[in-house]
Amino acid sequence: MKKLPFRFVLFSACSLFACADALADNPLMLDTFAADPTARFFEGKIYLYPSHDIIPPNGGRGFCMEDYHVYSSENLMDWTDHGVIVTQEKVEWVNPNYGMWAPDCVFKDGKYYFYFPANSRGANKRVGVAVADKPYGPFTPEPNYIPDIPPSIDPSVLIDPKDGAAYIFYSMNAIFVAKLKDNMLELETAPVKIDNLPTEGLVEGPFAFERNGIYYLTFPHDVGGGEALEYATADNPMGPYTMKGTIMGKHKDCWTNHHSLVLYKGQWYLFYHYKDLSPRDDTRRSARAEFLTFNEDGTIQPIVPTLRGVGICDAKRKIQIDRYSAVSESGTEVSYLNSEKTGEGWKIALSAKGAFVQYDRVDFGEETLKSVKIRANASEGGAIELRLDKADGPLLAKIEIPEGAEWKETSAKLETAPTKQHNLVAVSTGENPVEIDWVSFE
Ligand code: FUB
Repeated sequence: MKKLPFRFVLFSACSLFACADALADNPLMLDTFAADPTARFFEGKIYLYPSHDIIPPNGGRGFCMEDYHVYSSENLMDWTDHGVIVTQEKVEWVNPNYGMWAPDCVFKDGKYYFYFPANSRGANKRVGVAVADKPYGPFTPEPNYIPDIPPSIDPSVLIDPKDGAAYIFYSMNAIFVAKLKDNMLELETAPVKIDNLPTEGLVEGPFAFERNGIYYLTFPHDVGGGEALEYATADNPMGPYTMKGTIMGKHKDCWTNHHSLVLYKGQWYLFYHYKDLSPRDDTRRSARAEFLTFNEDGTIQPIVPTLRGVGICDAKRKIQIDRYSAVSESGTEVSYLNSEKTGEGWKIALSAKGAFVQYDRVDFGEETLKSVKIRANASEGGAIELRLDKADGPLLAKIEIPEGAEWKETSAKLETAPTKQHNLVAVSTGENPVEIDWVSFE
């Protein structure tokens, strides 16, 4: 069979699942690319406003974005795609040449304002607004971009909880801020460059918010070969700001990082992106999320990216154990189930006796679960023990994986019936390697 090029296969998969709900750890979505994720708390849920990387329709390389979707989630595991909210074909001032970059959305006085940078017909990137009554639209784009914002990218809007005033931050080889008028569509003050930040490498992606009277400005900073997420704080939205430190180091092999922070049900989260579904092209990115913690003094604890991400996984779902929280020091390897169709997800190989993988936060519920099913592959046959909480925790089940070259689903009775929330650990107890796709309880 002739092999299709990688980009064609992934594009086909995206088309196939275009309207499907997504379920994921990190990355949050498997059926689409979603970069530059701005997360907002609206109407009791998290709404995610990413930019939408696609494969360039006429070949070529580099960023390619023609529209925006919005997603929502209550549990941070299931993401509902509400569809396209703004598209390059339907914004008068936009040159429809696939340049719709990182957006933001805020709520003020009963309306949702979606800010987005795109290529204008005058060629430069400009910042425009679309307005809606609901967080998922329908959004009506303004006929023109905000004229007083010079060519620039990546708007982020902070609404000051003190007095309701709105400030727009954006990038153009530095970070700028201006106060918005009450109508949210025009500037009230001329933009000013924010001082006391790194003098080089601030090319994009500011995000601004307030917490406990402290104003935070967080931003990607090119530290050489990639962007770290750093932050500064101030007593006022317009500054002066003081550099505070790094939230996340640069990715090893994805040059951009773009982020937002949000408080949801008492927990802060960082949303950011990585090229999970596109290992050979870091301009096709995927949204991710991590827990974020503030210290007593308002500083932010640095975050190391994880595969597990956030959210609690129901034990009856297909628990994607390869999105692990921890693994044994050796004998494990994660790889795509199908490297030509990365959206199918991953598997984990346990190649040595004693090798284990741990997946945190499984909700076993209140009812008595009786059995477990595992989708695994062990050409020479293998043995897995499932344990609760840690690698030598209470035994849940012993599973013999029959030999054979095919993936198979094998069931086993549970030795104990767990309830409530626990970590799940799969340990290889045989001499032969075993690959695991997922585990699910019944
Ligand atoms: O997604 C296109 C651009 O890449 C964004 O506007 C930047 O923040 C960077 O992520």
